[in-house]
Order: sequence, then C-alpha cells, then structure tokens
Amino acid sequence: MLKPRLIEEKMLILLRQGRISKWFSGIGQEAISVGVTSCLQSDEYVLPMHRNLGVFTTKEVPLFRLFSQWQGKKSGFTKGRDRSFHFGTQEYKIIGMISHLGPQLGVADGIALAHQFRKEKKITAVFTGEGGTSEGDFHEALNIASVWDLPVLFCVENNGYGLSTPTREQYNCENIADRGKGYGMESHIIDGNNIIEVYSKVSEIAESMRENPRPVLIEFKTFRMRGHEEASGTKYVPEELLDFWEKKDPIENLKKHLLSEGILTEEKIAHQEELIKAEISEHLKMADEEEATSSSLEDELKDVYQEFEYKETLPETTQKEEIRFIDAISQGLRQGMQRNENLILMGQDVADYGGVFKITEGFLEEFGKERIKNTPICESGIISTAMGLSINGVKSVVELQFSDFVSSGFNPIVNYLAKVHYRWNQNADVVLRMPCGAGVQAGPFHSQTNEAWFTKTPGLKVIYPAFPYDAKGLMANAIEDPNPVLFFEHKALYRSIRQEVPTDYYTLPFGKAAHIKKGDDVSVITYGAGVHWAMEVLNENSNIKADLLDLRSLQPLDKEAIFNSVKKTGKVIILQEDSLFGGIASDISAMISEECFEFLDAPIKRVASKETPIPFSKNLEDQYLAKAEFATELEKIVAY
Ligand SMILES: Cc1ncc(C[n+]2csc(CCOP(=O)(O)OP(=O)(O)O)c2C)c(N)n1
Repeated sequence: MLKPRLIEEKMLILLRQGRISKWFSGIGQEAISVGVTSCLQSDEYVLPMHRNLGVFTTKEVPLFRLFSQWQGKKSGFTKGRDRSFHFGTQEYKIIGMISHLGPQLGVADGIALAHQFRKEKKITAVFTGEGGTSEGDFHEALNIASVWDLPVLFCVENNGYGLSTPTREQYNCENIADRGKGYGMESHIIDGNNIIEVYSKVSEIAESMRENPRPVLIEFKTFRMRGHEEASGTKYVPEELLDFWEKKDPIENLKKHLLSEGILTEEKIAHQEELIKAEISEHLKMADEEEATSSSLEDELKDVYQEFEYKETLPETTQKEEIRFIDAISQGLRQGMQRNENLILMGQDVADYGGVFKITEGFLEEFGKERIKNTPICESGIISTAMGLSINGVKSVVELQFSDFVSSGFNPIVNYLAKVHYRWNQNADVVLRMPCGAGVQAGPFHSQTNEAWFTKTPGLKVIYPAFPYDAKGLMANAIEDPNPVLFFEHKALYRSIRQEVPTDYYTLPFGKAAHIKKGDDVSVITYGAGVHWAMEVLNENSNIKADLLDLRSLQPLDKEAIFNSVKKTGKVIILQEDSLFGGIASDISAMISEECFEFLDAPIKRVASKETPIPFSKNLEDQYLAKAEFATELEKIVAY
C-alpha cells in the first residue's frame, strides 16, 4: 500500500511541474487494489480501473515500465498509442480498462468463461466505480456471469463520487451490494479502507469461488480523497466528509495497528519508505532518459491488425452439391467448428432452437452445450465476453440475431475489438455474424444493411458474400483469421440463391473481389444483394457488355480489381443497398476519381437506396431500394 501511495505522491509533484498530463488519484483507496490483487494467484486475471495503481504494483510490474507508459514511451505497454492505465499485459495478467468503463465487466466474463471451458479452477477479478454501475454493461455482465455460473469477482469501489456526481444522484438503493439479489448472486459489503478486512474476507471468498464456481459481487465502501482527476479539484465535496474519511486512511491505520502490536517499528517503516523512494527515483530516471516515441507510418498501420497469412485450403475431394446460401453458411460454420475445438459459438436462441434462421440447427447435439451457448438478450455484454474469451485464448463466433441489433453492442465493437490490437497488441479473435438486408418487408428494424457503420472503423474486417460458394469459403477464413470479422449475410439471399458448392472444407481469401462478368462498356461494382440485382438487369439487357465486380470483402477492399476494371471500361456505376450518404459507394467513388480520373469517360455514378429509414410495406420498400433505379442509371451511363 505504501508503494502506490508514494508513487502517487511523486506523480502529484510531477504533475505540478507539468511533467505528466493527467492523474487519477487512488489515495485512500489502496487497500482495495492491493488487498484484492493479493488474493489472486499469479496466473489469475485482474481488470483494474483508472485508480487502481495498487493492482499494478502488487502484480510487480516494474515501475520504469509504468512511468514509461505514462510518458508515452516505448518501454510502456502501448508504444505511445494509449495513455495512463489504458493497457493490458498478458505477462502480468492485467487487462486494463477502455475509457468507456463498462465493457471490461463483460470482458471479465469472457476470461472466466475461457477458464470454465478448459475446466480450470481460476477466478477473475474486475473493478468498477459506483458510477460505472449505472451503465447497462454492469447489468449485462452480472446477469451473464450469474446465468453461466462464471467465477468473476465483481469489485465495486464505492468512493462517494463519480466525477462530481454524489452517490445519491447515481443510484437509488441503499447499497450497490443489494443488487446482487436481483441477479441471483451472492454479495458482500466490505470496509474498503481496512486492509485486514479486505484481505481476510476476499481471500476466503476467492478460495470458495475456485472450489464452487460462481460470481460474487463485493461493494467496497471507501472514499475518493482527491478530485476526479487532479485538475478538477474537490470544491463540491463537503469538508466534513473529507475530514471523516481522512481519519480512516488505510495506511495510517494499519501503521498504528502494526506499531501497537509491536510487529513494526518507526525505524523499519522509515527504512521501507526510503527503499521505495529510491526505487521510484531510479525507475523514473530510466523512464526520463528514454527517448520520446516515434514510429514509422508503416509500423503504425501494421499493428492495426494481427498479422495473418491466408492459408489456402482446397477441398479434399471433387464432391459437390447444390445448396442454398443459408446452407453454405451453416456448413462453413459447422466445418470451422469441427476444425477448431477451441471455438465457442454464442447467440440468442442458437442452441436447442437452432437460431431464428436455423443456421445452427443440430449444432448443440454435435458440439455440446459448452460450445454452443444460448445467451441472454445483451449484445454489448456478449460481444465484450467474446473479447474476454480471445484474451484468454478461446475463439468465438457471435450470432447477432439480426444485424440491426448490433447497435446494442456497438460500443465494444468499435472501441474495444477494433482498437485492442493497435493499443497493446492483443487480438480479438471474434467473428460477428450479421444477418442483414431488405427486400423481405421487415421494416426499419429488421432490414438494415449497416456495413458502413463498421467499414469506417480501422481494426475491423468486413466481409459480405453474395453466393453460397463464397459464403462457405469466406466463413472458414473468417474463423481462421485471428482478427475481429463482421460477416454480413443477406437474409433475402438465404433461401433464394443456390449454387454447386464443394462438400469438403475450403477457404477463400479476404480482399479479393470476384469478376462475375467481363465486358468493356461499363464497370458495375457492387456486393451482397446488389450483385443479384445487377445480374438480373444485365441479363435483361444483354446488349450492355458490363464488367461486373462482386466485392465480397469490403475491408480489406480489392482496390486493384476496381481500378483495373475502371481503367478498362472508362465508365463506372457503384451499386449499394444501403442509403447513399456515407456508404462505401462514396468512398469507392472518391478512390476512383483520385486514382483513375484520366481514364474516365463519364462521371462516376453511385446508385443507392433513399435517405429514409427502411419502410415496411412492399410498394414503399421497392420505392426505397436502389434496385428500382439501377436499370435506368445503367442505360444512362452507357449512353453518356
Ligand atoms: C461511457 C462513459 N461516460 C462518461 C465517461 C466520463 N467519465 C470518466 S470517469 C467518470 C466517473 C466514473 O465514476 P466511478 O465509476 O464512480 O469511478 P471513480 O472515478 O469514482 O473511481 C466519468 C463520468 C466515460 N469515461 N465513459
């Protein structure tokens, strides 16, 4: 406890000297970080927050690495890419927060699920402030852990304020621990300023959780003695409260106790302080002397994704059968699961029921309930859980029942999965299945094709097949690829498109468009249902010799195939099912004008759906969809 306290005191001096930019103080709360971490085994994970310096010192992270991290230098944990405690390290089994607070609670579930899956008797400890408990993620994570009996120790540090908001404006129950009942979960209240109570109670709880796996909620009563961060001060905190809690300082009280019991002497304490101060000075010097971070743009780009070399696998036999798009996805998934025993599939109603589209029918019988998991309705919590699985070495596929519902899991995808490899070189080995698309009269909330929400976020891969053969091979590759992949499956194609597909397992690479038709009149660039709309129109207008590209993969994008086609034809029409503004058609258009301007014989044309939500009834939906306009626009551009 003394070590994090003395480090903090030093940091406050550095802050005043302008040598560090921000500091979130945990002074007065050390007993919780240090006490809980001391109860963990060295290979058990802990997920700290911004005030939990004691977690890092107790896990014996060398101080110069922490100082270097805070100065944005190379010996830190993020190569200067993220600040303060926003990092993880497998070496020390510490998984730091993302700024959004809540997602790490679900990540802890995933880590615990991986232990449960491997039948290891390990617990996972995760921290949150009382403010963070107001986020939906808290509710989702506790509920998941309870439903699945995951041995997660949920530690709430109730320190009186969330930034300037006092607890009475944050929640309206007496104790946060009381919420445990609502989740069917054991809970405890512990005096967070008393290290002996923290250590003795938590070690007993931890041991019993290892033996009898279950989640436990602990509310530690404590107080934040300084501002939310140093610059924000404590003006809004009543003086009496600070006085009251100052008397409960965990270090001073332990010191008194140890002195009165004759366990320590003033001399021994002073000596210990000197040793720690010397260590701090020495390590600070090492960090100060380290040069400022620089990097090549190439290295920065390289780290956005985990390196993955595509391994071409060809079908073992020539055996083929004609199957539907939906069967191909199901086969790709099934064979992927057969080859990867270390893969869990999660989603709403995916087990006994086989998923709402029946893609996972029979999976439960074949792979068992440990691998095929029905989830509660909690997209954010489950996607965070998938992240945790990946951190603890387990692959996962998550079925979003409809891609529309991904909005409820948006935060962990774009902020956690997408950024984690760039931040601290941890991959997110997760495939998100996205049944999407209109044309089935399903209205505004079951028809969206929302790939553009993700193609603009570095760190994600976005795949969008249009044919059974591609869907199966690309699904296999999505599972092999250790990066986060959003796999879009157009619902209108599920049962309407058939093709001869190899029965054996095979892979297809990302970032390669398919050349569906060759022609010199115009390039038609599209994907998903757009490919079938274009084929329909081109079949009816056989006089038009179009070069038809099915992109198949939107991120990575096959720019070379696009540019080669445009350079050949000089005219291009980009067809997209989503509404026009901000869709990928706009970016492709911009790329073509930048790279192929001299080759163009007509203005680039984007054809997309209207700027409204997607209407339900057939006439309105037909009017909304880009399909209606495509034939006319194609004729116009050919005649230009
Ligand atoms: C989703 C989200 N909303 C708001 C914030 C801004 N913010 C950062 S910390 C914080 C207060 C958190 O309070 P609490 O969880 O009680 O933890 P404490 O800081 O008291 O330790 C707020 C509002 C954020 N980081 N993320």
